[in-house]
Amino acid sequence: MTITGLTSEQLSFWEENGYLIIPDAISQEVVKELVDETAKLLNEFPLEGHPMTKFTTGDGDKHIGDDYFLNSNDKVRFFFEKGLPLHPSSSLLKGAFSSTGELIKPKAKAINKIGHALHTNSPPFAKMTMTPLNRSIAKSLGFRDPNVMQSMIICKQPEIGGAVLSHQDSTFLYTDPPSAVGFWYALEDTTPENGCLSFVPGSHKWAPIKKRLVRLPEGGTGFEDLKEGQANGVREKGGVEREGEGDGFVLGPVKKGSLVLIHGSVLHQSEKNLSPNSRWIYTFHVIEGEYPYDERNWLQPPEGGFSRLNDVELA
Ligand SMILES: O=C(O)CCC(=O)C(=O)O
Repeated sequence: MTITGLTSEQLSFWEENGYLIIPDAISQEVVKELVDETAKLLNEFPLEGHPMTKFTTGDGDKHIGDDYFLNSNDKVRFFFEKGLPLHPSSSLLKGAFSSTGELIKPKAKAINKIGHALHTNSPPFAKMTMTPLNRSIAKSLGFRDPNVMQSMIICKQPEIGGAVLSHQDSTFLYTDPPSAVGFWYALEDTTPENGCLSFVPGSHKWAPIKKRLVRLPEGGTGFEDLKEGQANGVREKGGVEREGEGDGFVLGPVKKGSLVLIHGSVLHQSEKNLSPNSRWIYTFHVIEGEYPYDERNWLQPPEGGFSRLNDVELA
């Protein structure tokens, strides 16, 4: 991979499918540095004083929205897996907590995700995020002022790693018009067994963004329907909106070191990890800094604003 951005073949695939897999985007040395940093973060964070916030997405549960989550825009914070059995009929498979709320896994094996400011607060992750490569890819995708707004490590822990249900990232990271793109780097090989990503190819062209995650006046977060006239990502491009999940999900297993670009409107998901191996990945999201950013979005810019990839020197 050179730092001259995407090739025309890569761009055609992206435009057609709404995602793109780039094998060997980062070296195995960089992968190792990031794996070591992830292990260090997981082993060293203190349980004392931790509110034991669990990551929930709002499907069947209330979406996560406590202060620990809402104020993580400039911090490195640790969100636990849920405490429930993975399946009601399963007596063996448990989550991170017992039914009475006790942590039943070592803390380093109980975290669902770490976020949301690794790109500013963790030197190894900052170094790999604010790079000429990422800047040039963002430029190839049409960004004028690409802003890194959040970053996360998703751990998909062995045996208890939760599924990420079908969603579109611009629901969670909304601009007007929608502009979010996920840069998703595999730190370990991802497979159907450990919960690799899957996509509905082309759904970014017909699946509108219908709702967005906002801060509620009474506290916490909730989903708000987009109003008539608000940009939904399909209308603006003159596309034809459709309902449903399309022709189904296509699996996207990748090797460690791969980059997966994810369009903010493409339907994607990942399954539970019931395997004995973890599935660590690092992802950050880029939005167009020239578009209005709503003050009710759950994630607010830190003091000084989001991190601008345009500040990275192109070598
Ligand atoms: O890594 C995963 O399993 C899901 C990631 C995802 O859906 C996202 O970053 O939007």
